[in-house]
Amino acid sequence: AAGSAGQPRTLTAAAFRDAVRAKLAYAVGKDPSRATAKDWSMALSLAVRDQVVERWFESTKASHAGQKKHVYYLSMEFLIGRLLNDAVCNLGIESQVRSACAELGIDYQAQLEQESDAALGNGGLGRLAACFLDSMSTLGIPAHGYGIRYDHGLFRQRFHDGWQVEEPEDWLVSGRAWEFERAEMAYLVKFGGQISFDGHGATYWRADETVKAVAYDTPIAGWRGRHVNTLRLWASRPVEVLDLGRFNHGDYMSAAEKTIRAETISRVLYPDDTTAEGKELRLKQEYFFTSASLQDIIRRYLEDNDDIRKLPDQVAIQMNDTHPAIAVAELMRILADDYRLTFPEAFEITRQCLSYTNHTLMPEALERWNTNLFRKVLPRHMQIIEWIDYHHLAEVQGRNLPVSLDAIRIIEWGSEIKMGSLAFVGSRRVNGVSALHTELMKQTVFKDYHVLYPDRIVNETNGITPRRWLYECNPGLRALLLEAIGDGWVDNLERIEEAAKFATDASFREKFAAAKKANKVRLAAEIERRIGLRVDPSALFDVQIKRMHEYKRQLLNILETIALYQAIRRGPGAEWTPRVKIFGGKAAPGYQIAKRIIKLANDVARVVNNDPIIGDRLKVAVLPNYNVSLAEVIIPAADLSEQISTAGMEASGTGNMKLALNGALTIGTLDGANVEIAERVGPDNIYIFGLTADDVAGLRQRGYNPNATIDSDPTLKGAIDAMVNGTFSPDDHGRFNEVADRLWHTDWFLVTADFQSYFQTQRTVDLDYRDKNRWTERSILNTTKVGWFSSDRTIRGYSKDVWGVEPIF
Ligand code: 26Y
Repeated sequence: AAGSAGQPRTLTAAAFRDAVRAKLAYAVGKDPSRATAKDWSMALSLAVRDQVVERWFESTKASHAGQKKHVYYLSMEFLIGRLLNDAVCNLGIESQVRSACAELGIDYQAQLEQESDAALGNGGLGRLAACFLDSMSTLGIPAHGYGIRYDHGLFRQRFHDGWQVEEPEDWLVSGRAWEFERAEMAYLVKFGGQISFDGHGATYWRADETVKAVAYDTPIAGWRGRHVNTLRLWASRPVEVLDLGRFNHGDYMSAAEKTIRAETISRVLYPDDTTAEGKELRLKQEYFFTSASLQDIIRRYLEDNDDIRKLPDQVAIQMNDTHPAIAVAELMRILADDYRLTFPEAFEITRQCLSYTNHTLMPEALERWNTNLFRKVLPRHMQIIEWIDYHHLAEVQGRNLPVSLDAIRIIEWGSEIKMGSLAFVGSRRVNGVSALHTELMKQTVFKDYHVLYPDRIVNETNGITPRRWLYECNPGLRALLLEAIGDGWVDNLERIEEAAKFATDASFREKFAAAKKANKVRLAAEIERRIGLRVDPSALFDVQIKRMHEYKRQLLNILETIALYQAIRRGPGAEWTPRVKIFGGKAAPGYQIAKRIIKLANDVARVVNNDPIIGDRLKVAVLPNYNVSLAEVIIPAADLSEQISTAGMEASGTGNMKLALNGALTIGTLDGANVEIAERVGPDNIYIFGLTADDVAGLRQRGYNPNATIDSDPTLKGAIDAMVNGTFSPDDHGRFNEVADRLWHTDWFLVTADFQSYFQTQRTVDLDYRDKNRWTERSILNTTKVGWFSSDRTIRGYSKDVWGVEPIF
């Protein structure tokens, strides 16, 4: 029977077992005796999906009936990962599913690993979008996520001789249980061509290319299945299935040409999150999914409403970075050209619907489009942006404010469109992702805009979903918390603080340490399986997992590793705290220095791990193909979390939150959300080192000279020398010369400036880790004091300050 919201239905293990059998036969088409692991996993997922679908229908009805304002989260990236265990846990049917599996003679854990990891994103921004979907469903915020259904997600990373090699990812090969193709839900998206006016106010856009956007829907269940929202991803298809004329002429290749051109748009995720390259295909991707999404939003709005002018009462659209910022011009175009509103009217409505989240201040990652390219692909939007720029400047000129007009132009030097400026001007709210980042936005990139619109910039510090990042990935800790404080923390994470009082309770501490140890044993096995390295689970597990970036300073961590290695070699008899350095992360394929730093990590690992003098005192594990699924194994097993970016450069970070929630202590700079984590866990439970954002700005302004720093620090100098004298690259002594030269000459990311402070702090960590009881106590305080970093809290913030929406229950 259909239960109402909040009441989990009763599902017996026997009924579920039968459902899986039926799926295997009638949906997968296999006999149990012939079924492969993949077949069983598919059958299992389909049976679970049925449970989600029932609640999905109810949620859709409830959202319509309630006539509440709806959220549309537009994002080029959704880093979802696997969904089976997530759905099972959210629905609260884990015990039934497990016993059904046991009866069927299949291993639940093994089934989970059959599912491919949906890697439709690069890193933090994409994973944030996925956590937000989970939280919007949990809170009962009616919402859609909109993005692109890439055929190929983020590349798979292999190491060949220690170098990163990229291989195409193929998540769709063996079928996807979670999505529904909606062939009837299709919109046309146009590119290029000419604009004409009929003289009576009508505008015509004769495009020279049109493609079809087809919807694929994935239901996203919140905690206890109370509410289920939809992730709608667009795939690009040709408008005509086949050029029959050419085909019949035997011209098979050219008959397929339009299909290939059209399908290319959603073929592959751009793997770069470092430098915004002005590539035509990327612009087409951005417009493709933004246009389809806006058409869909307006279609849905008009199902229940008739006045297009009241769109902002029902619709809040969030732009995840500037990737969908073309929405500003596209919504105006639809309102003006299709619904015949004037530009000023259209602009007002647009500005009330849209908001924009900024995720980076780094100039090279800010999107800019060459106006010639832009005009070629989107001629009408170019006109609209010129109108916005002109009218916006005119409006400002009348106000006599202390800003320079050049600084607020959207189109710079007449040749580049600054998408951040377009997004800002076209938005109701603009937000940063941590307190520090939002402050820096006001002082730097958006300084002049902030003077013009002092109420527009708001902060919404990032968060993570405690369902995936504790309940699901850390069953040991989950069980301990359930036993100690019940399950109130799962959807009200701040209640996890109720367990803080047990930090000094010997029995709780023992169980907490045992859960951590079990997770470390599991990770040790995974390390051995993946790279053949044996590590001791009682060593300190020191983890740096994130995209490879100079500003994230994996190089600082590697230099410290080298220095520690040298120190151990000099005095192997001293009391060393055994440590395993764990690295995971991909480099953008064109980011040469980042790829060389991966090679350095692998070269150092090879030498350290094979040095008999070192033994278990130090091991270095560089794990290939870091992704969401691997994160779920590493994070629960971490003792120490490396958050060591150059202060002022990491907008927020979210791995820092996941690791702290799972009991890792942070070693970090006062950057991004580290600042807020430090405030909550307290100075005794975090290792803060190095320059502050102000120090960094000051030092860079004065001009930093790394020479003196390196020369005055023999530990640092010794590490850099080893990098260039062939210690780690006997086959090619010059391999890391360029890396070292950068440190000696510019060191833009101030690795050398922070080295001493970092190295010393690590030695304090060594000493502290030896006191196991005290360490566990501080680990418990990390877990229990970071409840505020739930993405539920973040979504409440957006709902109130940005969207003006309320939950439906
Ligand atoms: C334009 C293109 C090159 C591009 C593509 C992806 C530029 C940036 C990105 C992704 C950026 C990203 O992931 N930023 C991260 O967002 C997280 C969520 O807010 C932050 O926690 C993290 O500090 C930030 O680096």
